Amino acid sequence: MKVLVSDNISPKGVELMKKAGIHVDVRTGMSPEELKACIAEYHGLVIRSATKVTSEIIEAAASLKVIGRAGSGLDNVDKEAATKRGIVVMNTPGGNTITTAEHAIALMFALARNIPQATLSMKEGKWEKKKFMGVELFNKTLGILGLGNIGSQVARRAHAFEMNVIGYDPFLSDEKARELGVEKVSIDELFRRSDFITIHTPLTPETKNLVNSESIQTMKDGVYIINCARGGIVNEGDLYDAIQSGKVGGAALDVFEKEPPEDFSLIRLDRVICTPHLAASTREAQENVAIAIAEQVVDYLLNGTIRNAVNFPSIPADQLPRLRPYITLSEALGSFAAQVYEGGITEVTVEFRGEAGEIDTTSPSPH
Ligand code: 9EZ
Repeated sequence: MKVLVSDNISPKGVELMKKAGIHVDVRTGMSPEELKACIAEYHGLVIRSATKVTSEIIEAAASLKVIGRAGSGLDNVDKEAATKRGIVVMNTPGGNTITTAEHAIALMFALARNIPQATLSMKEGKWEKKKFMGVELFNKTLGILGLGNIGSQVARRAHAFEMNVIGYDPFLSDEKARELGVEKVSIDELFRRSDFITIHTPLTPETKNLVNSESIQTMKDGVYIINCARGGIVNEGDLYDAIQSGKVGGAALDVFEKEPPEDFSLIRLDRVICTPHLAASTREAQENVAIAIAEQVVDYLLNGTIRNAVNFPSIPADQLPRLRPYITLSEALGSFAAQVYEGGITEVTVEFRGEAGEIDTTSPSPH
């Protein structure tokens, strides 16, 4: 088995794959043409965010079985093209959790105490005490939008500062909310009550522009907004207007609609602090995600076990032997049907009978 590592990942991940007996080539900084020319010989491709895995690359990838992203974002992979070719696309959603939660907390403190602005002022040789009056976090209400892995860790940390933590997530159970000590509220109530709002949702059609002029109007005057989730969840033009009017007291942004941004007018506002998508950039997280993706890719190429795939359900190792013959048969039937029906297949109905009907055929939910 041969794996190509085409972006910079921690050497620990490369070592792990080599120890498992996989031939690993590390070739970073390739042009799309170079990648296209060499991809055919590889069974696995390990990337971060730099390599663009377009449909053109996937067409050339004759032997490719798996694309592994060391990290979570998969904007640089044509998942549909990969799925069509039966290539499993995996990421490592767990490896960045603590690091990203810590960044959100760091941004919240920096926002409350004007740390970046005061640093800049002193570096310009000034001593401006009045200008940088801050606020305490103690007894403030923190609204967490999205209580998956990262949002949950933010909640745990916010309790240490004795904040009043409220949260909204469509997948949040009463039990999980109780376990986290988070008051479960509607999204309207979260907007209405929060002094600070931090976002930890994926970017989906439902969350795109979730924070816009309309929702901002329902928030507290002077609310602080933190986004280190995905660009586009906060509408940048609307946030600009709301900061200019004083409705929003300040914003901390790690992610942007376009990265790097073309328009820096929001970023240049005094009440905006920002980092260039650094939430996952710690030594620990980069090592975590490199090791995690190496383990997952090895496990798939050598044992057929699928974990953290975005285009295939995760099958527990203990169920795999029983399920494997059905997967192989389904692949063969799918390939056969796709070749026979020249008009193309638009819909497939699957029924489970006999032994297959006794296997757990449900896909896990996001949480
Ligand atoms: C949406 C969400 C959270 C959310 C969380 C997850 C798919 N999805 N959507 C709106 N996992 C808060 C507000």
